[in-house]
Amino acid sequence: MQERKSIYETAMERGISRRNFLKMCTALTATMGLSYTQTNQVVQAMETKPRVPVIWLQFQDCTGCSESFIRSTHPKTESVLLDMVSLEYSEVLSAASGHQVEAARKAVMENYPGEYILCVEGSIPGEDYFCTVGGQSARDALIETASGALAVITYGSCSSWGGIAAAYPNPTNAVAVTDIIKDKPVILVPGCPPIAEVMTGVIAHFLTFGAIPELDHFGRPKAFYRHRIHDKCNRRAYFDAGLFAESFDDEGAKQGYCLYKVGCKGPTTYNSCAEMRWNGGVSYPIQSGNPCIGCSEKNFWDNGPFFERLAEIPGGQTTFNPEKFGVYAAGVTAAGVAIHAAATAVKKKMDDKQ
Ligand code: FSX
Ligand code: SF4
Ligand code: F3S
Repeated sequence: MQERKSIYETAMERGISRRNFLKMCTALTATMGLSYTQTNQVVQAMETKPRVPVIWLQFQDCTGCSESFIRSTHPKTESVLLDMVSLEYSEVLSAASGHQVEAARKAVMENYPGEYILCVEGSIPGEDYFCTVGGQSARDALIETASGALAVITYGSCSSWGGIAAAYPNPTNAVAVTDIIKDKPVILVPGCPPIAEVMTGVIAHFLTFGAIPELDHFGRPKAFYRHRIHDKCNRRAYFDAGLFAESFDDEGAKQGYCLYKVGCKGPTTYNSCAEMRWNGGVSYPIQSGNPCIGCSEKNFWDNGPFFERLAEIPGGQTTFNPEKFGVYAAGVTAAGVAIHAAATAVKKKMDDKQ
């Protein structure tokens, strides 16, 4: 076993100032959804804990997950990669290639058994010949590398659920990581791709608390997947008022009305887009005028069509029937708005009571 430097020591060696180190810890605290008062705990963890070795395997995918990961702003990707983890194997980011990088993977497995994190991007084909790396099938590489891992993180909807390769008619018989790995903690971080800060936030949680974050029944971290897009959507007031875009180029769309009738899957999609947003908090699909296509949900490619209205909103979570309401602008009567508002208030009372 090799001696490893603490995250703080590594940062200092890179010339990071104490002030910037503390700023990184504060950003991490916020990203993980912790209260400001827990910053000390994060600082202490980063001062004492060593960098965690990471092996990142990539199978049937589009590389969007790696692309998203390198765009993290809070914390910055370089802080994660250079200070917090030591990324020993990645098809996209490793400087080494060929036999050299395969040897690096084996070295981590030998030197840090039970200590490294395995990140997986992409689905695994049913037949080995569809995806091999360095002469080894995706399935064998996954089983071999997972055997010594502390935990597995599935980045993206492909490794979490099967994703695009598993969409009908699933020509490669693609499966998710959890269909193969049953004896390790597996943290699902779905999204096509996932939000960069969610990806880094999951690793940061691991480092801070030395344990996997609290997961929901699917294995997703509750901190990032506990709300539906619909719960925090910036267009939600229009939904509650019954104001909908009926097509992408009508007056309602121009006004920024709710996109439910043009196919928004926000009411059935669990992800942090509406709270954390993308590209450093700039925007997210709905804010940019596109309905949520449910990219973090299981089988989302087959749950479409993307731009057709959901049959119904599940679980009694709507206050009215959008079929009957929703004629935008002049069509909405004051009485109609009053009814919706009252219905919303009654529903809220009932929810509060429950
Ligand atoms: Fe899948 Fe990742 Fe979608 Fe792509 O690699 S989750 S196809 S964005 O990026 O695995
Ligand atoms: Fe937002 Fe979509 Fe819900 Fe409308 S249906 S409020 S656009 S999440
Ligand atoms: Fe995906 Fe919907 Fe977010 S499409 S990126 S989960 S808003």
